[in-house]
Amino acid sequence: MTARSVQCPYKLASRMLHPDSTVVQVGRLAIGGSTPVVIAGPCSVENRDQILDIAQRVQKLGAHMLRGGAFKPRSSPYSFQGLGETGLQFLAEAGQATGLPVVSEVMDIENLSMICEYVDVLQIGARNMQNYPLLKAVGKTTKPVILKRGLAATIEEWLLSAEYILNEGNPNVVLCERGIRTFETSTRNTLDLNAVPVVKELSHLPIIVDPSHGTGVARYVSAMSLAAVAAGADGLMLEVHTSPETALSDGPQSLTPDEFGLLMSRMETLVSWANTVEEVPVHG
Ligand SMILES: [Mn+2]
Repeated sequence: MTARSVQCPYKLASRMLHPDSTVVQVGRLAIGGSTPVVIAGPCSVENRDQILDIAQRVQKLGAHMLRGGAFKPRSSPYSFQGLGETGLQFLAEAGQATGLPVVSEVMDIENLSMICEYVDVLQIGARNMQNYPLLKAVGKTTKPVILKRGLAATIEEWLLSAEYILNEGNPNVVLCERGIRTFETSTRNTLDLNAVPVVKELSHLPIIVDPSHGTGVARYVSAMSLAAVAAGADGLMLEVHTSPETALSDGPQSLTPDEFGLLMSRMETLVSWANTVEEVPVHG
């Protein structure tokens, strides 16, 4: 072991010991490949018709994967807590109907094996980023895991959480920047896009960005999505709802299908432009 590797606390997640970028395969979909992956869908699965409808809409507009929460870690115990297993059944049905792989959050070890029966990708939410027993448990599964950054976690703490999953034998970890808590109150969180190039330098794991939770305001989501892709993010996770004003959770930050479609076309222009730009030498 070299002196440099001893200084790095997250050996399995580190690019120092694993120079090649990891590509996480979800069926035929590659996260960390040459094209940014777009994961879209409502914050919560609210009912069968809602998730089937939005799945078809986002699929037509170019989404690669469907999101939908069934177990919701809400700040208030009086807020909508999700449909639980029924929600996962609807989500899986919507995934099958559209051919989109599905992702949903796992909040506790108790429900993990049940959730694995319905989803293609597990999500660890920001509030559980340091739930080490849960990280170890998902590390023992074979499902890809999207690991959201904690509300007040440093990049090093986040990579150490990824290390817990990798250390149990699951190599399929995707990091997700979703905004951190700062003194700023104009937005729900402060989307830390610095994290994209920093993580790319420190780690071989793919990193996606969630501008919906990162801003908390639908009208800012498009700008920050484009910025994330321009910064080199491997994908986006976006909340899209047919009727944001009546959504049971996170309506104010949800895009309508029309807004999502407009963003997808802008992103296509950005990606094709980026592919024409030559690599410039980096200083310091
Ligand atoms: Mn949400």
